[in-house]
Amino acid sequence: MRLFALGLIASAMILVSPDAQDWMLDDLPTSGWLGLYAHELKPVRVRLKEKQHIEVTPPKPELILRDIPRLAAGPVTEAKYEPGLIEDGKPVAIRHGGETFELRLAANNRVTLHHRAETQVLFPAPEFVDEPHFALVWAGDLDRDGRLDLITVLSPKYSWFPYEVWLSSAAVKGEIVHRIAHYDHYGC
Ligand SMILES: [Ca+2]
Repeated sequence: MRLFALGLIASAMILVSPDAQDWMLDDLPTSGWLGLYAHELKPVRVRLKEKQHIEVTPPKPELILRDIPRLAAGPVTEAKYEPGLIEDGKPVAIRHGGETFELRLAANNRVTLHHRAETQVLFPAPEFVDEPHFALVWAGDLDRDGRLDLITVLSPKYSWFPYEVWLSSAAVKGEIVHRIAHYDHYGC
């Protein structure tokens, strides 16, 4: 299916990718963005200040998003969890809406999401890895259906940071969440 644009702030730079095509920063849209703040998705203005530096108003959202279906400005609920790395033998527990979820990493680098008797593979074991890294960026209810949504980075390679948004309201049979947007950030 089509994956939608997602922008993120990292190191004072917003990273944008509609349909996996990078916008040139010169073409960066200034409106239509939603900033994710502590308990709210809020419309933000985005302005290119200088080379690779972007100003967001109001300042300091956790990240900014654009063109993602099912997301609109308004309150959001964050789950109880520790953001950060998902490691083998150290599952990440997420408490949301009185339910417990767990992200697990297997020794073969497969990442799964567990809820009650359900298991969903978020990241299948890759054939090749080079310092893989797996992290939970955000957990909570972004699409306001009362169920858990996730933002993750699940990567087989040290320099690749594929940010992904998973929404419960887009889940199909057999899924807890469905990947609806991604942005590939390359770092080192
Ligand atoms: Ca949800």
